[in-house]
Amino acid sequence: MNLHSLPTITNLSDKVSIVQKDDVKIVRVIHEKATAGIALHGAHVLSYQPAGKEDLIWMSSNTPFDGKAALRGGIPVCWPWFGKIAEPAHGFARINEWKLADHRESEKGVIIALELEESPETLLIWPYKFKTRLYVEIGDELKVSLEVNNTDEKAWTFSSALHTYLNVGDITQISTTGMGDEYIDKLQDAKLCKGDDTLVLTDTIDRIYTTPEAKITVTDPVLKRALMVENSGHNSAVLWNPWSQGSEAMADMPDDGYKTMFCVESTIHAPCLSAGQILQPKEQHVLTTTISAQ
Ligand code: TA6
Repeated sequence: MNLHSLPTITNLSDKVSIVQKDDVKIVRVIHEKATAGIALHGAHVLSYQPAGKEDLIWMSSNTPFDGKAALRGGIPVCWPWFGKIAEPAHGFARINEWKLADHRESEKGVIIALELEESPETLLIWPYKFKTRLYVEIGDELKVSLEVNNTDEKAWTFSSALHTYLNVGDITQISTTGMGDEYIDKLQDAKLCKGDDTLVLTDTIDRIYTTPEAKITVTDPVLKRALMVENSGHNSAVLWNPWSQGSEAMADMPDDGYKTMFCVESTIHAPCLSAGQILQPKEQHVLTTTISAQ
């Protein structure tokens, strides 16, 4: 995504500014180490491009930036639930406007912090008080941390995902390792399955891997690199690609969009809202994903 051409609203420093795309404000970071963009709508990372390299993140070229719909591509923040276990799908965090809470810079990179708290609208959908912060660390690698705090007087449960769309050269040529061998197949009625150590794709995939290793590696011979995804605070890793039929069915993705994206997600999955992770009053949980290229 070309962040350079977007009109500037405010310069926060010589490296961080707020720019505008249609109805969405974007925090743009231009640092010697990397360039990045994070939409306030959804606290959605749109791009992370280390200096001199291709973007590590895939973004749909025809997703609307109307400040209402969820953005297709990037790193959607799915919270306080993951999936279609309640409405709206993947929770409300990705369709709410977050506040820019902080920005810090050093020679190592830039840290952006965005914040979302309950509002009359969120309380109607999910009747709990909360404070979430998304920390985006942009440097030699990209680290995204979703910190969730229970500010209510009662316990609540949640599930979640940092739903990263990786940018790949050709989906049929990548190979993936490190996801573990056990998965719940969402395409086979949530059947528990065993898989191989190395995954090569020839068709759509929608799997929740339940025993991922510390590092998942996607080897990409076309872009001549390997992408590494390291997650923490999760209970699973979701791998997803909609393939041609899925892409064609989505209005916010080009028909051939599936060829250059692959979702590798840091996930807390739960089959229903009440089975999610419990957070007591004043407790905090942090879900992270760290993405780098070699
Ligand atoms: O993470 C995989 C998944 O849950 C799939 O089942 C698929 O529907 C995808 O996310 C995209 O969901 P969305 O609501 O963004 O269309």
